[in-house]
This record gives sequence, structure tokens and C-alpha cells, in this order.
Amino acid sequence: MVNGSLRERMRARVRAAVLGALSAGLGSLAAVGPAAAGTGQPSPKQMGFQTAVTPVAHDIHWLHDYVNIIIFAITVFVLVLMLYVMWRFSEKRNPVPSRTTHNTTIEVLWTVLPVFVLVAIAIPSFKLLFFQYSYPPPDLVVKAIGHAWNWTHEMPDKGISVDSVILRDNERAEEIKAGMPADQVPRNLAVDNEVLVPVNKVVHLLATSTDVIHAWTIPSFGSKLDAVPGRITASWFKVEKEGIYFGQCSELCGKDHAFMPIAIRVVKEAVFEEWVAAVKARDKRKVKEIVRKAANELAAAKVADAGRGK
Ligand SMILES: [Cu+2]
Repeated sequence: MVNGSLRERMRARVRAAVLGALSAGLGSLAAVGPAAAGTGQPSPKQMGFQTAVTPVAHDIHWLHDYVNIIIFAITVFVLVLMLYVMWRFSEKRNPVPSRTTHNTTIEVLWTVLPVFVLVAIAIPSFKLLFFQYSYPPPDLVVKAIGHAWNWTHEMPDKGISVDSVILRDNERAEEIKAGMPADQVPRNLAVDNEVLVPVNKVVHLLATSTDVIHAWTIPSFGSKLDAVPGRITASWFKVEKEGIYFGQCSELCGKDHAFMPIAIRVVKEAVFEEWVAAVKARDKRKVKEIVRKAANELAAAKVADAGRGK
């Protein structure tokens, strides 16, 4: 693996180049500017991905930007070539066409150069694939079980199980009235029982299903894996930033496929342990209290960050 700071610098450079190329290409559209990508949930007029908060998600975004530069360069090259040929070899400028049918040099070049391009894409692509399947030793194991149409998350080592069901609009209104910040109970994404995991800890996510194929996804984590009945699929994530991260079932699974969201709240380890104890004791009031407190602390931290211009 490339070391952290070098990777960061490469990423920054790639991103700057992509943005530069895009704004040049999009002209007046770019003047409006893409809306800042949401963290943990989509935001209005969002253009890019949701903010990456895990090492895997950072690398996915880097690969996306990197491949985009290659795509952009090839597209511009072909366009320029076509325009030149149209101009240079038009009937007016080139009344007697050449009868050339083969040119060994050019044929070797247009075979070999694309091979180099593919290798340049394949190397970081395979590196990322291996990284996704590297499974660092886990601090916590979460088993996500898809049902038609909601999710259960078990933490076998902690002996707890949490069923999450989507909140309807009136239930969301009640949550907001009870003290939840409105942007943390977004429509069609908020659930009644959020799952908490500790920040900066390696979580192994095992997915399975009790009926049809679902898929467990959190865009900000860069995680997406099929939940197949009778099988366990596995992924891992290590979230670097406290927050609430939403995802949705991503495998067409039936009539309420669009209404089985996933909500993972990433908190300090002490808060997580407190939450585990409350869930274990089946103390629903305490669980709600812990979640609301974490939600309001997160909202306050966001306001503070905004004040510092972060
Ligand atoms: Cu589903």
C-alpha cells in the first residue's frame, strides 16, 4: 500500500485535476457549482458521492477520480483526432484520397497503448479489491439480517439483536418533537431503532437473509454486499468520523424494497458500551435517551464545525 500522506496528496491532486477538467468542460454549469456532498445521507443537487468516512470508501473515491481522468483524456484525444481528420482530409483539402490500407507502426501502437491504459487501471483496481477483502482483525462483529422488508442487526459477541423499521412521516414528526434534530431523521431513511457502532474500530459486517436476496449498503462507508438466504457474505469498515450514516437495501427484493433503510450511528466507545448495556437490559427509554443525546451532541458539533468554516 502507498503510505497515507502520499496517498492523500495523490488524491488531492487527482481530485483537483478532475474538478478543473469538469469545470472547464461544463462551462457555465460549473459556475453554479455542485452542492456539497452529503455525509451519511444524500443532499439536494448533490453531484458526487456521499462523503467517504472509511479507508475503503476513500480508496473507492480515489479510483473513481483516477479512472475519470483517463476517460476524460481519451475522450478529448479521440474528439481532437476526429475534428482534425474531418478538417485535414475533407474533399476540398484532400481531393485524391490515399489508398493506404495497412500501417504496421500505427497498428502496433493502437494495440499496445490501450493495453498500457488497461494495466494502469487494473493495478489500482486489484489493489482496492484486495484491500476490501483484507479483513483487519475485528473489534466488533455485526450480523445484518435482511427480511422482507426490514433489517435486524445482531452483535453475537455482545448478545444483542436490534430490529429496525422505517419511520413513517407521523413517527418522524414525533421523534423531532421528542428532541431529535430534523436532519437526523430524514424521510425514507430514518428508522425506529438505530444501530450504534464505535468510532475508529474495525467492524466486520456479516450479511444474510431470511427470505429473498437483499443488499446491505451504506454509501459513506463504501460498503455494499448482498444478503443471500442460507449464506453469509462479509465486509468490513472502520469509520473515522462520528455521525449518523444511512443506507438502503440495494437489491430489488419486493414491494417494500425502497422502504427498508439502514441507519448506523457512529459514536464514542463509551457511548456504544452504554447503549449495548441498555439494549441488553431491554430498557427502551434508556436506549432512546442515549440515541437522542448522541444525536444532539452531533448536531452541536456540526454547528461548531460550520462556525469554524470546516
Ligand atoms: Cu431488500
